[in-house]
Amino acid sequence: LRARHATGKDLGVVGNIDPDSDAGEARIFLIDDNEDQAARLMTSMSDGNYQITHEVDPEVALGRARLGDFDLIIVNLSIEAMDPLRLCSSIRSFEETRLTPILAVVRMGDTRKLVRALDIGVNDYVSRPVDKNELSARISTQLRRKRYVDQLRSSFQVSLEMAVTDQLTGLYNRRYLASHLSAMFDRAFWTGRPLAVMIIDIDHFKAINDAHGHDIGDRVLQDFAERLSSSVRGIDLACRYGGEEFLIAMPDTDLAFASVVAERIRQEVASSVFKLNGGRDELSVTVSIGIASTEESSEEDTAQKLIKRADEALYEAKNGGRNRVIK
Ligand code: GH3
Ligand code: MG
Ligand code: MG
Ligand code: MG
Repeated sequence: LRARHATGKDLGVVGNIDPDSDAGEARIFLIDDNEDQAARLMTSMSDGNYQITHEVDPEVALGRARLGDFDLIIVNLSIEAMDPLRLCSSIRSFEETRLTPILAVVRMGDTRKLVRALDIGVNDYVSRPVDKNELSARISTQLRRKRYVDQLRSSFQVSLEMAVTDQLTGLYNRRYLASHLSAMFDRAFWTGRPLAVMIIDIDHFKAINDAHGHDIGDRVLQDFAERLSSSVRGIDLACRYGGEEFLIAMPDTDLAFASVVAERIRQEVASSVFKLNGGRDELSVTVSIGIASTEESSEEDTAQKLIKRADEALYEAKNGGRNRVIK
């Protein structure tokens, strides 16, 4: 459970929803088993900035629609190889095409079929014979709506990510930890498998800031966070717990294994150097680590108490001379 590293590019999306922005060539998928009608329809669309894919076989089309990442699907409601209403409802029900707009082409006067199609979730329609300008207007409306939904979703995704992510390091923040650790703790209790927690604190970090400046301090934190990210497993939760303190929660991990992981992290940090001034200077960093696990817990224990025990072990590591692991 590691947060993706937040990038400046992602953050730019927030508050910047503009469905009229030039989205380039729109990808349109036409499902029509009538070659003549399909050809006429494609001629009507030839002026637009579209990349059109045509599929004759509705079964094949369903598969392609899910893979194709289309902006709009046009369905001829007069197809014969499959019930067109079933085709539309399948498109609606697939996760990949759930939000892809569907524009139906319906024979003039075929009101019953049209009403059912709209009921199923078809977004709009044009009647055959198709008026070129009307078709173009209806396509534009659906594409604009699709762009809006896409932008809304991605900006929501970024906001969600920002709310649980530490800006400097890209690791999860303390708020995220709070909301997940008790669930991890409960799971450990019910499965009877241990949960280990380690708290890592950079030694004499204030002195690093004082000697080299706050910006170098920030880079040390980023560097260390990256190292942590790559040394924990996918199921571990690594977070920035405080200024220069990090916490890793490790499911299915006993105290002995957590000690091995902690010792590896400690040694890696201690044996590598942080390059400064284009490599001319070197900065050595060490960390102290405290570990606790649910093996030692009694039933009434809580996630909070587990953290407290790891914190006490960390305190011991600091008192014992730093650059060490205490469990
Ligand atoms: P100890 O070995 O006992 O842990 O000593 P320490 O100096 O690391 O501990 P202390 O808690 O006294 O100082 C932590 C410092 O971390 C103080 C604070 O200015 C710095 N710090 C906290 N957050 C940040 C940050 O985001 N960037 C930088 N550059 N420094 C930070
Ligand atoms: Mg500290
Ligand atoms: Mg301290
Ligand atoms: Mg410290």
